[in-house]
Amino acid sequence: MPEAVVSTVSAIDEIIQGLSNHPAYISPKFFYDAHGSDLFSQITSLPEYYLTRTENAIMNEQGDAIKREAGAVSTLIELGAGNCRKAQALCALLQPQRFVPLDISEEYLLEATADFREKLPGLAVYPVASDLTQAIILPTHIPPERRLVFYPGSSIGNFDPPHAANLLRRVRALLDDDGALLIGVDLVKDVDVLEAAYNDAAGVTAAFNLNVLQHVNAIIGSDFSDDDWRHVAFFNPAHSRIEMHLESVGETVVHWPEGERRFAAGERIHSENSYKYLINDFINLLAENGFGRSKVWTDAQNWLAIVLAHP
Ligand code: AVI
Repeated sequence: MPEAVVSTVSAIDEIIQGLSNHPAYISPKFFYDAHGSDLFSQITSLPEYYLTRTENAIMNEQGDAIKREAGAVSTLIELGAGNCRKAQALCALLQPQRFVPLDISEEYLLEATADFREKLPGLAVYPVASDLTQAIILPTHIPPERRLVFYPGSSIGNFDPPHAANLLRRVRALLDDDGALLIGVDLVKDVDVLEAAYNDAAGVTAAFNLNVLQHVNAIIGSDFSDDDWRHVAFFNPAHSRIEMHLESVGETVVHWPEGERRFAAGERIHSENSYKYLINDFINLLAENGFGRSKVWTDAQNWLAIVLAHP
């Protein structure tokens, strides 16, 4: 397995830069320590979080059509693989020779791939710890032909449009002309449905958001206390995105070895954007970034789309 792409030194600089900014921000990639990945896995089964079950239903219903459209696949590459559960079904359907799951949380990924190997023993699995905001580096022995990049869960929505465009171009560069991208994208819908998905009654999304502070403490040696912060999530129609923030309950000062940041009561740290697309805008984004022919499947409510895009 190659070295983890995530460099701790740049993570420290990146976090301190975000905390020192006005307004402060933390990149959502720091949600995914082992506990954060586990909390995200819990989110995917919440009744309010329609994304995963809607995507799974489309995948199940359209399996034959996806197989026909994708053709023969030699390597399935999953971006942001997490618990690798979605790829299990896809590998069973498409029968690739190898599976290359990429995820930022190395510990979580290694556990998930051990489970994966038990369930699909005939498949070669090459996990890669990888931060998708950086260069995507695959093991050199992975053949370039007939690759299918699988990017489910609308994780593309966690990139703002220029960074989403950049990621699509980098995905395109991983593919020969016979490759393809299979991507899930969450669509614009009723605000109440959107906001409920990020403010679940059980408080798992709040715990997921707050957990980033503990991960930041572990990386930069800061002294964030969960009790000083509360979870905030709302739809911002001007940007067509759910925004998640951590809001300071009272005035608080956060320290780290070579600095500190004072937060007023009610001041926020922006921790995530989750863009919701109109399907035509998303197809245009694909077309502008190296993908020509696309096939789209959606659910009956048009809540989420799965797109198979060819170079
Ligand atoms: C991973 N990503 C697509 C999730 C989303 O919906 O934007 C992360 C998440 N944040 C809060 N709940 C789930």
